Amino acid sequence: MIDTLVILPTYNEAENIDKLIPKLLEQNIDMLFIDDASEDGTANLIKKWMNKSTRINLIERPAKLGLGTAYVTGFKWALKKDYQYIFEMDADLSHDPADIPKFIEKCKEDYALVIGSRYTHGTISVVGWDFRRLLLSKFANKYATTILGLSFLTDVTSGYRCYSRKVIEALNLDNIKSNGYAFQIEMVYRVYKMDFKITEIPIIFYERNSGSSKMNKRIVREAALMVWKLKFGK
Ligand SMILES: Nc1nc2c(ncn2[C@@H]2O[C@H](COP(=O)(O)OP(=O)(O)OP(=O)(O)O)[C@@H](O)[C@H]2O)c(=O)[nH]1
Ligand SMILES: [Mg+2]
Repeated sequence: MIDTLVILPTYNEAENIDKLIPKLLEQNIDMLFIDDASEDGTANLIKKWMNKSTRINLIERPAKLGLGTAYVTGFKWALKKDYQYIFEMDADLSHDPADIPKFIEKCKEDYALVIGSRYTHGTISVVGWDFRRLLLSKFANKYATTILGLSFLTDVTSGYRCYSRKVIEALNLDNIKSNGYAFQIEMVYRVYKMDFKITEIPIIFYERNSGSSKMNKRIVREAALMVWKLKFGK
């Protein structure tokens, strides 16, 4: 599918790259990695794969600049080309590339944003989380959706999603304020405010087996505050 780009921010994901890229290549999509000066050689591994396939692209940034700005960089790159379906995906194998066609199918039904949800129909499809992590995720979703009027959605912090080109074009990318989890919430809210159609499809989320999490208290705090800033338009 020459019209599909998967954007993957990476920070120290060397242990996952060699498993992830073959799965993505099977899907016949293009990929764009945004690597933030990983110290573990992530970028070099990606470059090795680039010698084998022209579908792989890499932008290297000089320091760890955060998930939000990584995606904004990726979206701008995508808009310079002809991509119609633009994905966000984690590079730690938490998101199964085999789900990609299901997102595209929904986008073709005229949804501008399709979110891969771990919590559709009252179920929980997460493999490998302890109770505390699950509670945090469920609470974060309830908190954000209630305050922002997004209660028709179950997983606004999910990082596996597909945007149609028209919605990325319509967003003012330079105005996006947040970086961690808050970025995912802000993106959904902005799309919703522009009256685009949003839907969810069920996914199974697999907690990372390799590499380490970049989630921290600061990211959670940013999200908690950002929800109010978004609500009051600050
Ligand atoms: N380029 C870039 N990538 C990042 C940054 N922070 C996180 N990432 C990547 O973003 C994706 C999601 O980050 P994770 O650490 O898996 O965060 P998470 O999924 O919320 O946490 P876990 O459940 O513990 O995996 C991964 O592919 C990371 O390598 C960053 O500052 N810059
Ligand atoms: Mg992860």
